[in-house]
Amino acid sequence: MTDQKAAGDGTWVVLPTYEEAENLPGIAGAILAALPGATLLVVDDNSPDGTGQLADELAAINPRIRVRHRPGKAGLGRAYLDGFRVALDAGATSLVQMDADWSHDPGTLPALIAPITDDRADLVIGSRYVRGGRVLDWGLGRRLISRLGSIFARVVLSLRPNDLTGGFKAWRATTLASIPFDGVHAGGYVFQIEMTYRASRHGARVHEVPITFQDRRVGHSKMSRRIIVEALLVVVRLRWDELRRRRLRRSRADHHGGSSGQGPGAGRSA
Ligand SMILES: Nc1nc2c(ncn2[C@@H]2O[C@H](COP(=O)(O)OP(=O)(O)OP(=O)(O)O)[C@@H](O)[C@H]2O)c(=O)[nH]1
Ligand SMILES: [Mg+2]
Repeated sequence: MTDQKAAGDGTWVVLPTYEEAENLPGIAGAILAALPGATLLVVDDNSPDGTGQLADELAAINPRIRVRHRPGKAGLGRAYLDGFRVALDAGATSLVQMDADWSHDPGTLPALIAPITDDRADLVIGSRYVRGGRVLDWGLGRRLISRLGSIFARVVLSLRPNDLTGGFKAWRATTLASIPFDGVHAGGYVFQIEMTYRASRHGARVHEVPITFQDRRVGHSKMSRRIIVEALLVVVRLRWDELRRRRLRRSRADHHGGSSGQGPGAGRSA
């Protein structure tokens, strides 16, 4: 019995918070209950409502809770990269990223990490846009932005997953560690898209698990029009840069191989 592993053993759940004092105690308890072996890392950007201090109080009575304090609000993506680094350095074998506002149901955590544990996937996306996935409470406008954003990114970057803008994901630690964090455009939506893009291009096996997404319970949204426009521009930029790199590589290869094998059609591929 002693070598029986608790669900979530080796898993670090990274939870960025900005003004989530009302949500934090409840969501922290629910996460730890859903994954009895996991560690919870709260990454707080010096929330004015005292979320960081509350996290410290929770950590003082529960050794499974850790807190990363950052000096000020620098955006979700930066908070995640910082938290990922801390968890990787601490020896996490898998990592979960999720919101603190109850949009991501802690009850789904075991299903989210199962494909990683069973070695069927390297990145699992909690997906609203596969069979069985749902969005509750959102108005038409927010639904459209999210859905169209995912479709846009999917087409422009030719990616397979249907939900590219969601932020409820599980990572194999080695997969996450293989992605250089430098140069990630760490905004809101675009951070989610870019990390999945980078993982896919690194050959990661990406799975989608259906989730029911709910609007935040309490507190206010940090979503803005600027974040959406940034996402669209960065998606185009990512593809543009990729195509340019590819063209450069091809012209270099043509240049080096110029004197050999230049028969009709040589060097061409579809
Ligand atoms: N540390 C940190 N956390 C952030 C920051 N911005 C957002 N968060 C947290 O990231 C998670 C998602 O942010 P939300 O504001 O819920 O963004 P959203 O889910 O796109 O929008 P709403 O649910 O409509 O508010 C929540 O847990 C936030 O508290 C930030 O700059 N720093
Ligand atoms: Mg939210």
